[in-house]
Amino acid sequence: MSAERTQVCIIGAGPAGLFLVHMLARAGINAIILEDRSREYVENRIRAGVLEQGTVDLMKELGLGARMVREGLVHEGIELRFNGAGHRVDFPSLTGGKRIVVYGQNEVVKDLVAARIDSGGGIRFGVSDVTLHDIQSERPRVRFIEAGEPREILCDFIAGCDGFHGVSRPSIPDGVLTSYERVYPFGWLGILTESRPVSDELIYTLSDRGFALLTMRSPTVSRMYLQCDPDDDLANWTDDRIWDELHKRNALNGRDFQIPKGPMLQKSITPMRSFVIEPMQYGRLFLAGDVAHIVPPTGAKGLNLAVSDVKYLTDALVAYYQNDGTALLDGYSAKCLRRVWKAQRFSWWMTTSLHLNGADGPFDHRRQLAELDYVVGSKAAMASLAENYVGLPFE
Ligand code: FAS
Ligand code: PHB
Repeated sequence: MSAERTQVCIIGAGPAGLFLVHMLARAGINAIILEDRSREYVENRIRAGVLEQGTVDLMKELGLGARMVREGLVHEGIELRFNGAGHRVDFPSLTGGKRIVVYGQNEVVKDLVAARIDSGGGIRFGVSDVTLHDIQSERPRVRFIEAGEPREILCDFIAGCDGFHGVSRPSIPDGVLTSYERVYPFGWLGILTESRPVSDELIYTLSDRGFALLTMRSPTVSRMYLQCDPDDDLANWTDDRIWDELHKRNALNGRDFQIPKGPMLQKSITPMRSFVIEPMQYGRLFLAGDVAHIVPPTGAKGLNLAVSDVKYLTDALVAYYQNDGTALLDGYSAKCLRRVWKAQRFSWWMTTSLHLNGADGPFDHRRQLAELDYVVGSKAAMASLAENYVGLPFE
């Protein structure tokens, strides 16, 4: 078996792994990144679309933001719609000038993969049978199959960035991790359409038929979501039914609200849950992103949390290799979890405030509407929503 040596072995080329490999390279720290899917697959996986101010700033800082700046859509607010009326939340005035950028996660991945390959750093796509060894030692190893050949990487640290269904978390022995989970009794039907977005900003709607979200990917491509039964069959959602439901849920009192139609490019149903494991480190294995925490997408936090994890991990690894000791490494998990739980709280709040829960009675439904009415009527509450949405400051 051929063995290679590196400082950090990164498992997974999603947002967490890719931002990490670029930040480590900038700090002169060597890393090998393993991905079990093909380049084409990871670059075309439709997921998140909202970048927090901090994520945007980091992409620019890393010199990776050129196409995002050219093609991304800078948004200064969102609309909350309920009781048939819309209410705008203005980010800059409520957060001291912060904004978000709407730029598809797959576009972010394309930019980071291209930059990594252009830099000669490389990404090992299409590997399989990745296994982690000696995680508790000072010389952990990662074994995998590449082009049919068994290979091994000797490293100082392993970064588990392989998402919820990866191998890193299950490599930690039973009894070490504590997990926290909330599964929501609804899912999201997501569609991607070749149609002009109906609005310049995102519209989050609570209607008496359920939640809806109108978002976009470009001036000609829309992304829209409808609350649905998580176990529903996609076949039950014909294009006509989807357009009809989008119109009904987004109707404004007395004013027709036509949503431009167009060919459906993609349709999927995603279940919704909140999930956290603690701690996010075991020996020389450091977990970052969806492998350690899942948020319901209502708060648009998934991708951005993965980025903040690896920002903190980079700071800790840089300190270690600059012989400033292991204090930041030892504090990595706690530091990430402080931000993770705040994002969990915000994502839970956005989700439970904007979705209809069949288990709720009339009192809860009225309270839910009163909560939204309070938020759009209170500068303090709007500022709280805005500062969470654009992204809380990094520690
Ligand atoms: P990722 O899952 O993105 O990346 C992990 C990588 O590891 C993948 O490329 C995977 O192929 C690879 N991998 C897995 N096992 C491996 C192994 N054994 N060996 C090597 N590689 C391995 N967030 C939003 O804010 N808005 C949304 O609309 C939204 N929609 C989503 C829809 C879906 C279906 C999902 C699953 C998530 C969605 N999210 C959304 C959240 C999403 O953005 C995640 O938070 C984000 O992808 C997390 O990034 P990573 O932690 O890098 O994990
Ligand atoms: C998206 O554009 O895909 C998107 C935006 C905001 C969310 C979730 C998804 O809360």
